[in-house]
Amino acid sequence: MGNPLYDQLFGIHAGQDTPFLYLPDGQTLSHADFLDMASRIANALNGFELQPGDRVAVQVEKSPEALALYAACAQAGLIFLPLNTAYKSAELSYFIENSGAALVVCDAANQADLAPIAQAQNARLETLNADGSGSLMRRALGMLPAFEPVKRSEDDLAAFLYTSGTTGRSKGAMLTQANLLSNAETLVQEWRFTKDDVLLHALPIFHTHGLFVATNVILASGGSMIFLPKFDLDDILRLMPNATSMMGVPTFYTRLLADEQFTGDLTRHMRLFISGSAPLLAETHERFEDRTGHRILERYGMTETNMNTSNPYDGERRAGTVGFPLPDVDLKVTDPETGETLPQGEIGMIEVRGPNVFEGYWQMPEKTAAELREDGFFITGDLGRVDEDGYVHIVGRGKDLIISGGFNIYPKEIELVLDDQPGVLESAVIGVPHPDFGETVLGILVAEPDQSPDVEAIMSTVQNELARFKHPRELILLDELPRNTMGKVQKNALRDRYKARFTSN
Ligand code: MLC
Ligand code: AMP
Repeated sequence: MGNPLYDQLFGIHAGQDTPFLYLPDGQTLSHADFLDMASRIANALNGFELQPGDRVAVQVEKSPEALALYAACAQAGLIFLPLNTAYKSAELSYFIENSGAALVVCDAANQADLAPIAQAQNARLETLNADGSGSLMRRALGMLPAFEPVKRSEDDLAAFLYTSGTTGRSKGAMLTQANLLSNAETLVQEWRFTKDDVLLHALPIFHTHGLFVATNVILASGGSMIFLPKFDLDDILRLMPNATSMMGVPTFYTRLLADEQFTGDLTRHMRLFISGSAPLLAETHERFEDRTGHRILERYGMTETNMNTSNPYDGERRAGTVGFPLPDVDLKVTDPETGETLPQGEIGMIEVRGPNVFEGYWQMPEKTAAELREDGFFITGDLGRVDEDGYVHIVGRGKDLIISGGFNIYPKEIELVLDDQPGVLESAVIGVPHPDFGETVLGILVAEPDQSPDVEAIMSTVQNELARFKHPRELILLDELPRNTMGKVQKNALRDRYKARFTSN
């Protein structure tokens, strides 16, 4: 028994001098350089007396070293737990405590805030900054660039990714080595990635899309990435002629189309544009084809399952659909009440099963049982249908979720903060259309009798407690919330009422 994740994604590149990362400063890191860096970090981790299966919580800016830390965790048999750089202390505290992290790695700028949180958990705290400096790399640089991978099996856990829930409490999705490897292998084949590919990588590396889809596909194919710290339109326009492919959320595509400098000429060298994490409007798909001649390939996935469906590489990439179930993925549409499979073409709950589907939520057996059936089908919370040609359409969400620029936001989490504010009787948080982010957050407040809540003060409390992308763009005071006869808040009515809030003048 070796260590399949390490052996199949990272170790295969030992001694390979071909480029892996092209960096914005003009430097290139080969696959071999990257492995050396990862091995040095693995040796440093080894010195921290961690046990295989321990969680390593990581909130750091995107950098080659941050990516090498992911490889090092695989090598050392540790569970990699990346965290959104926008999270505030209150949010981080929950993830670190809930996961029982043994090591926390953060930017030096956040060290003072995180120190008490790590200490309360008896976790070690190390720093890693955007430029690669910090205590972790200081230690790693003194280490040997070779490390014998810790033995692991495909069933061992490789990563935790936290995903919010409708109750407002985030859940740690446990992903095994097999989950990650099977998906990477499938996607390389489905999307025809080879060692000659150069992927324009502008996504964050703390979520499924940028880490397990983009990075793992490039590792598995032996290709390379133009590794950008974030999505910057000028960088993308400048570097696209050097790339063969790009993966992005729909906001990447709408921002490109909004700029006249983005021309078909810039895309001549490209072979593939992929979109996912949020719905791509059919209109964006069509405008992109008109401008460039390329048809964007849309796919559908989630934290718990990696990728489930994809439009075909060869064959029609149908706008407004997420394509076909991937090989090895069973997909069915069921009645949300009974769980019975619905006749083909009807709208219902999308359920998926396959080697990509996660193990369950960390220490939450009831939540796992509620969403992951005993026969292996995962209830996605997405509503959809399969058309007569087999294409899957996502038509809505059975879960109360907002997706803003590809980031998921669960209204409940914001409502819990709003409900707590002085003078507030209750609140409702909804997603409304937004030209840049697809959807954005709107908060509705109802005052307690004879009270007039200080909306500005409430906004600033929210800003202190929650990550920027979760902040309501606006808070609106209403006399009451619309309710149905059962007393349930009718969010659809609110969404309808405010649907043009950010899309028309
Ligand atoms: C940044 N901001 C956001 C935001 N991103 N607000 C709402 N939604 C977002 N997604 C804030 C910034 O802090 C800033 O605040 C303001 O909005 C505008 O900043 P910006 O500089 O324009 O933001 P930018 O860096 O350009 O970010 C936009 C983005 C980025 C779309 C490029 O959010 C992004 O890279 N999204 C990708 C998310 C992703 O990887 N999702 C995959 C999840 S995995 P201020 O204060 O200045 O106004 C998954 C499974 C699957 O879902 O299927 O893939
Ligand atoms: P996350 O929790 O970040 O993994 O987000 C997963 C959710 O994003 C899914 O359950 C869908 O609701 C949504 N999603 C991902 N890809 C697509 C897509 N191509 N079209 C529509 N929704 C998508």
